[in-house]
Amino acid sequence: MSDAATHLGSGKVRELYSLDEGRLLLVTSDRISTFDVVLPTEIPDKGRVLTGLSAFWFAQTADVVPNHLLALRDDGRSTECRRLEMLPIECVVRGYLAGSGWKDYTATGEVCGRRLPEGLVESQQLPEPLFTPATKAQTGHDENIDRAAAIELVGEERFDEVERLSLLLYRFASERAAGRGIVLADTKLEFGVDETGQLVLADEAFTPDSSRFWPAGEFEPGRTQASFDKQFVRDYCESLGWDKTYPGPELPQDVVDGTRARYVEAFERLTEIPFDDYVANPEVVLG
Ligand code: Q0N
Repeated sequence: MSDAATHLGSGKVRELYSLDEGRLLLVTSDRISTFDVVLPTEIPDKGRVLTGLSAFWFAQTADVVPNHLLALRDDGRSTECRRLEMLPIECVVRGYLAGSGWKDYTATGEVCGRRLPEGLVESQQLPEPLFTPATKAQTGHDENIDRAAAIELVGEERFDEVERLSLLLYRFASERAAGRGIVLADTKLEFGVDETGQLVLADEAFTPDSSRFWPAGEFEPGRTQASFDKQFVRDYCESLGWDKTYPGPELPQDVVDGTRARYVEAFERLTEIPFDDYVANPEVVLG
């Protein structure tokens, strides 16, 4: 890292630094969270998998929308990005009914102010993918908002633009994932605006931390789906009877190894690039 970099902030898993007035450094750690708690045990190479996948999707979708990626560093876990003015909404697209979408539907029959058909079951594929924006909570959970509330935050023209782009991006990534045995149930995208007023895709894109990845072979509507990446961790945590408050449990070696293998498998299925090739030269994902 540049010795002049100053730390701007931390997420559960990522760190953001300022490189200069136009550039940021985004570093993805090997930390893993489950039930919203970061665990004390890391998953080796998880940060590289997430960084490589994100860079792969940025490269694949560069003709759909410009993105913030400037450079992928040799460590495979750090990216230099354009510094943008971030929009104050999370751009969520849901192709399936899970998480807060399912919860809101069971309570109201609606998600983000959109009425859905009656009788849908948990994890069911929606008639068409839905753009379901949320506010960015500083602490606690993001809150789903309707079109009018999102327009209050970003304006109608920007709203229409991010809705159209988010749906296009989701369709692109979910079709590719489906062909590789992964259901991309939903995803969260973040956009910013550059100095010319252009919309730019930022943050991470179509990683297992920003999306729900389900193994297609085990998909069965009417129940909660297994997570492609975190299921061993969840099962282990459930087996302990942990109350899901801080601090979380240490993970045993077999859970660490199995989970690392699932992240690497997701990377290799989606990119069709051997993970070792990425480690040797991260730029292989840029096409
Ligand atoms: C930015 N976040 C939220 C890192 C990620 N290109 C950008 N320009 C300006 N600001 C941001 C980006 C990006 N990406 C995005 N915060 C600032 C996500 N953070 C959470 C902490 O870890």
